[in-house]
This record gives sequence, C-alpha cells and structure tokens, in this order.
Amino acid sequence: MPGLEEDVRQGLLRGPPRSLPPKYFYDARGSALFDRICDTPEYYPTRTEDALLAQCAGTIIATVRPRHIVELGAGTSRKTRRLFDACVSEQCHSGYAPFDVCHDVLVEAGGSLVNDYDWLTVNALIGDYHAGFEHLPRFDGHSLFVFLGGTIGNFSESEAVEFLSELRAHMQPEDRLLLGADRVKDPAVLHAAYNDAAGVTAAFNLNLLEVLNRELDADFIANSFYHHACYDPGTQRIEMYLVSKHRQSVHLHRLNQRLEFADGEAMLTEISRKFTPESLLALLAGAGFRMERHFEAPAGHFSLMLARPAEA
Ligand code: SAH
Ligand code: AVI
Repeated sequence: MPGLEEDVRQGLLRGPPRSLPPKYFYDARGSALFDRICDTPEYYPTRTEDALLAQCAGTIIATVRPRHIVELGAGTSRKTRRLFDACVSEQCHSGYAPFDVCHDVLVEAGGSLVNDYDWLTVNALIGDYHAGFEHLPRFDGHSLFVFLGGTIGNFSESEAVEFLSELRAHMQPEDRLLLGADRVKDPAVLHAAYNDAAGVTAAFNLNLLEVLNRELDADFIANSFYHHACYDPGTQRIEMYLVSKHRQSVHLHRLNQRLEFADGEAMLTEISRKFTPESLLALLAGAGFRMERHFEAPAGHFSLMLARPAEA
C-alpha cells in the first residue's frame, strides 16, 4: 500500500492536475474540521443520513441481528449511535469495531461510546482500508459491515468496485453491508454543501497543506492557496481543489523535491460522487452484492442500502 511519500510522487509531483488521495485530510485537526463541517447548515448529508438511520435502524438491527458491527471510516461514530440505540431496543448487544486511519478520532470516539453504552465492547482498528481486509480480525458470529456518510463517493468508480469486491471477498454469507451514499440532486444544493459560508470546508481542504508541511518538511503557505469546489453534472461529482493564488515554488525537503505552481494551478484533493438508485445498484452488483433493502431520505436526497454477498 503506498504511503504518503509514494502518493506524493504519484499524484502531487505529476499532473495535470496534481492530486492526492483524500485520506491525508484526516489528521486530528482534519477530523475535527470534518466534524464541524457536519454541523454547518449547508452540509445536509450528515443530518439527512442521521434522520434516515433514526427511522430504519430498528428494522436493520431486527433483521440482521449482528454479533458485530464493523464500521469502515467510522470517524466520530456519531450516526452509528442510531444502530446502538436500536441494539438496545431490539436486545441485540453486538460488539463494535470502528476502522479508521485517524488514531485520535478513534480514541476519543471510543471513550465516549463506552461511557454512553456500558454494554458495548469497542475494538478499534487503526489503519488504511485500502490496504485490504485480510488483516481484519475474524469475529465469532456474523457481522454488519457499515460504510456511512457517502464516503464511497470519494472513490472513483473503479476504486469503489475494487474496494467493495475486496470487502465482499472477506465477508461470510450471513454478513451484511449497510452502505450510505449521497444522491444526485439540485446542483445549487450540492455546491452550497461544499462551499459553506463559514469557510469550514475551506479550512478542511487547506489543512491538507499543513499535513504536508508536517509530514514532508514542506513549506506550503496555506494563505497562498484557496479552496475551490464545484459540481460537474456530467460526471455527477463534486471536485474539490486547492488553487495556487500566484506562481510559486514549494519545497518538499524530506523528498528533496521542488514543486512549481503556475498562477491559478489547481490541485485535485477530493472527488465526491453522487449516485442514482440505478448507479448504486450497478455498483453493488458489480462488486458481488445483492441489495436486500433500500432506505431513502425524503426527496431521494440520500440512500442507505442493506446488501448481502451474492451467491458465487
Ligand atoms: N463515517 C463518518 C466519517 C466520514 S469522514 C461519517 O459518516 O460521518 C471519512 C472517514 O474515513 C474519516 O474518519 C477518515 O479518517 C476515514 N478515512 C479516510 N480514508 C481512509 C482510509 N484510507 N482508511 C481508513 N479510514 C479512512
Ligand atoms: C467523507 N466524505 C463523504 C465527505 C464528502 O462529502 O465527500 C468529505 C467532505 N469533503 C468536503 N466536505 C465533506
């Protein structure tokens, strides 16, 4: 699995456009900024998915009755609490394994979860989910794998198929996947969600430069770049960039490299794909899953699909 240095060589030192995988957003500050994004009035996905989960968590837990809930890219686990609440009402006390690349967010969230749910055993897994699932512990009994927030949209189509296929290969026949995905909608709503007025998304995006400065002994000046996010209806995705405000050189001392940015040069830091029910079904089918239930937010603003491994 490539680390930061390799990803920088593959993405940042090449181009156009220069690019980096989104996992580097999530140092402690980046995770805290993402959590603040979730509370901005413009960023509808979190509260929309949370409201949907509040409605359907009981049905999901009663149907699956998992012994373990394994969450990929769990972050603060704030919405997953809907599943734990349903575990209480359905008397199904499962274990919980949040899997995330950010150590700090797992430690903080784990502490508050065991405080609030005294029956819950939290087995935090720190790592990169692109490195495969063979290192995940094998739990006794069946698991509900959870991938929320629309994070699947941060993968290209081929990355998403590869990722879900690897997950499918790791799953037992009785396991289930709960996948949250954001939906295609009015471009103005999408644009606003990634351009909040308080500038929290901009700070989240620019924090990537601080990560590079710290990890690669680089000398990015955050103030010399600006946040740009736009929705492309053709590809049905948000593209998020950091744009150079002028011509500038940046040194990556640890890699002994110098980057030359042109005035207005844009570096791609994230894509966030939006789905239709059809494109989501096709993605799941392409990765070897069969959809069992589809829960939709009002006006089709967000989808939660409960899926099982398709028979080989
Ligand atoms: N599931 C939460 C958080 C979404 S933010 C929600 O729905 O609100 C995306 C999360 O995925 C972050 O917590 C980030 O640290 C984690 N993440 C991003 N890339 C990752 C990777 N390659 N491996 C593991 N976790 C990753
Ligand atoms: C984590 N992921 C689903 C978020 C999204 O909406 O694509 C990350 C994010 N980027 C900017 N705002 C939120």
